[in-house]
Order: sequence, then C-alpha cells, then structure tokens
Amino acid sequence: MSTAQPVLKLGEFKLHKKSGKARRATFMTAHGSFETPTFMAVGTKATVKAMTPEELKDCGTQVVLGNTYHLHLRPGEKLIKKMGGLHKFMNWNGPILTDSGGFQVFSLSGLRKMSEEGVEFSSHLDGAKYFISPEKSMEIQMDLGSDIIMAFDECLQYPATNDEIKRSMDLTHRWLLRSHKAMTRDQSLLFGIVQGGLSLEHRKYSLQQVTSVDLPGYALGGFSVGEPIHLMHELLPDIAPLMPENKPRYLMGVGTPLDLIISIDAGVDMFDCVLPTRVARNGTLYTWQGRMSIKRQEYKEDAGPLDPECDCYTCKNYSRAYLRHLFLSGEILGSRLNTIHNLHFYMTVMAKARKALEEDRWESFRDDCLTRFVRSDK
Ligand code: PRF
Ligand code: ZN
Repeated sequence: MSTAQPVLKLGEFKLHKKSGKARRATFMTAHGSFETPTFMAVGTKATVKAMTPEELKDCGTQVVLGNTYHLHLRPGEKLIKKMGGLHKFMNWNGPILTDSGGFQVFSLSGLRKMSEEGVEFSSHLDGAKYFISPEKSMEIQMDLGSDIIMAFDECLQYPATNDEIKRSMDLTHRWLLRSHKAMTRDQSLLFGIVQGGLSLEHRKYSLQQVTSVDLPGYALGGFSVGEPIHLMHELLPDIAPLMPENKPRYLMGVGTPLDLIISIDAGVDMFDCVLPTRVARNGTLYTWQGRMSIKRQEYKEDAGPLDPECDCYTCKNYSRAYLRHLFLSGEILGSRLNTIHNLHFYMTVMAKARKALEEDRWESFRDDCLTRFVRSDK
C-alpha cells in the first residue's frame, strides 16, 4: 500500500480489502512483513536457481521458500545453523518459509517406509537411509531459522480411494499435533496443512481437524499432484473461504499464471511453485501475450523485447534474437536472463492483483488476465 502502515505484531495478518472472495492483506514475520496475495520464489537448496538476492528483490520477490528435505541431506541443518542460519547462509534477509519435507520425501526419495512414527527413506543423492518424523522436521526447520515452518504432512498421490484419503488425513492430523508440540521456537510461525484429496467432504473434514489447532496460518496441500486442474479450480472457491478469515491461506505448489488468478479469486493469499524458474531454464517464458518458447525459428531475427509490456532487466536490454541465440548455445546467461524475466512477470502479476484489489477493480483485472492467460495455459 502506498500509505504508511502501522507496525504489525509477529504473526499478525491484517486484511485491507476484500472483493468477493479475493483478499488484500499484510502478514508479519520475524524478518519483516509481506503483502498478499504473494508468490514465493522457490529456493529449494538455499538458492533460487540462477538468481542473486539483489536480483530477487529487483524482481519484486518478498518471500523465499526453502526445503527441509534437500537442506537436511545437503549441506545439513547443523552446518547451516553453525553458519548463522539460512538467512545469513544464503544472504537473504527477507522472510523465509520452509516446507516440511513430507511432500518431497514422497515425490523425490527412493524406497520409503511409512509408519505412525514418520517416514524412512533413501536419499535421491546417494541412497543413504534417513528418517524424518514430525519432531525431526520441526528440529530441522528451527535449526534453519525459518520464519514460517510447515507442519509435517502426508501428501497422497492422485487418484486415491476414500479409505486411503481418510487414513491419510487422520495421520496428517496426528502429525500436526506432534508438529505443534515440537515447534518451540518463538521467532517461527507454524502453518498447518489441509489435505483431503478432491472431495469437498474430505477437505471439510481435514479443515476441521487442522483448524482445531490455533495457528498463525493454514495451507492447502495435495493439489496439483496430477489431477485434471479444472477439479482444483472448481473445488477452491468452496474450500478456501471456509479457512479462517483472519489468517493467511497458502496453496502449496501452485501454479501457472492462470491458476494464480483463479485461486486469488477463490480467496487464496500465498503461492509457491518451481514453474517460473524451472521452465525459464528450458526456454519457456510467460508474457502478457501468453506463454512462448524462445527457441522457435520465428524469433531468429526478432529485434524486439521478449515481452513489450514487461519492464524487467531482460526485456529492457535484450532482443528475442539474442535470447534465442543464448538458449540454443546453452549459455548460462540465457538461464539467468530468462529466470529474471519469468520471476519478474509472476511478481508483477501479483503486484497488479494487489493494486487492483486496493483500487476496487479486481473483477476487471481478473477478467483481463483470464483472457490473456487462458490461451496459452496448459
Ligand atoms: N504438502 C507439503 N508440501 C507441498 C505439498 C503438500 O501437499 C504440495 C502439493 N501441491 C506441494 N508442496 N508439505
Ligand atoms: Zn521481462
């Protein structure tokens, strides 16, 4: 907001505006506040790939996400703690949210053995055996010095049976109670994770369980795990508004620019996704004219900018022809310039969404984005 804001208390979520289900707010962490709706840059291994913290700030990044699973395997949270914590280690002094490892254990590791106690798995790096429990996940995230710590959950694959979903939600709930008990660091904020697959009844059941613990924020997990995405789009407007009004709502691992607009409209405040950074390195760029692939022949002699409507460093200084050349040559600068553009684009979508909400023109902004993004979205 342009006007001066009163200083918020740690964990405070101040709602400024609503338009239908969409919200504009500020959330306070131990490393300062951030404005919502927000998109968090994914910095899995204590780096947002190809980007310095100064470049992240220039792109409009407010929050960086780190991963318990990866940092535990390498370099280890004890080393990071010795080096002064994750903020100092990676030279990012803004808010950091860490994911709990539950989801990554299921999607990345080798052999897994689930039990009530936790998950035994073998590292995707060297096959070595590890064990993560709710208590262990909290210990790791506290050692990292994370501002927002995610509860340890189970993220089911799609599709799953009713019995599997029920068993999994109950386990995730017991793990939440243990996460809550084990998270003892004053400066960190614990978020609970709602699971429950793709049925509203299951989601309501999980939401009831998760919100029975009073926490500074709540997340929706278990979406974007291979289901047809329209199922998520249809379910979100029914479930997000049932989450506590005065707490941030975080949709984990989502999504495309289209997903973001649809989810903000459903009442979601926070997002993260590897998509903008990952596809940038493969030469896929998100623009106000839709998604494009820089390797295409049609850009060979194109002297224009990537996106004429973008004012990022890449678009202000380089041509499509040059970016295509860098990509085809496998040059590292190509990855860097593409990542700068994609992150700047995502952050600009969010900044424009916040401004539209402030200025009571969310619906027209939303509809403009929907027509622009729908053409090229998956
Ligand atoms: N749980 C956790 N992290 C996640 C997810 C989840 O369900 C997802 C699902 N899209 C992404 N990241 N802990
Ligand atoms: Zn740009």
